[in-house]
Amino acid sequence: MTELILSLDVLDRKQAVSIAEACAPFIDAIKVGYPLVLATGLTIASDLADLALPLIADFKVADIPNTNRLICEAVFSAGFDAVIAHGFVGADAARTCVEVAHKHSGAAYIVTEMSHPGATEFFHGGVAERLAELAVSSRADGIIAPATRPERITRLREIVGSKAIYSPGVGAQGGDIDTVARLVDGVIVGRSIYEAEDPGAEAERFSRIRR
Ligand code: NUP
Repeated sequence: MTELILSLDVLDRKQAVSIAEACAPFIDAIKVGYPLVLATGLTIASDLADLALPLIADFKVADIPNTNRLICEAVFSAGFDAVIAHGFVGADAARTCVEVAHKHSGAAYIVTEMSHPGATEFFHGGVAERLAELAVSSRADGIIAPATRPERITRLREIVGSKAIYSPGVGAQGGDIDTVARLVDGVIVGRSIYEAEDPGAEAERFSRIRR
């Protein structure tokens, strides 16, 4: 089964909770990033906790090991179940995120290649492959790979094997859900769901990938 992960990038607490509630029967996890946390604070995790869905903090953590540790401790103490971190800061810094996640019985995912057009500027030419290797060696739980470039997901899968691959970039960024769903463990969808007139109905439509 391919998971459907809702990327909840709205800026209002009430709206976030109501969209999450409407989508909850059709999704496997909720990803929250800077837009919603900067607008509401980390307490948004408690507001979403009743839905009993895994909460992923998409903070793309990218600092020195000690600061990464402080950030990840705050994330897991707030009630998140997973964190997304960058790997380009190096193995020691990425490993810190993994260690804190595992200490809290949570998960850490490493970004290998981003989904937007400009990502090819730095991630291509072997960097994404090295980041995938780093995800394996640092015992991360999985990677983030671009739904906008399925051929890159296939390449990165060769490196990470059975580790989870979660993929943003379908819908609003142009990625095709059916193509990507066959290649990954979870598809991350934001605007196509939360900007829809009926987010619950749209989540249900996307949730066919779970079958
Ligand atoms: O490479 C990435 N691309 C990407 O879009 C890594 C990400 N974490 N994201 C995030 O996924 C992005 O910040 C947003 O929260 C979500 C995609 O949202 P949407 O394009 O479906 O609206």
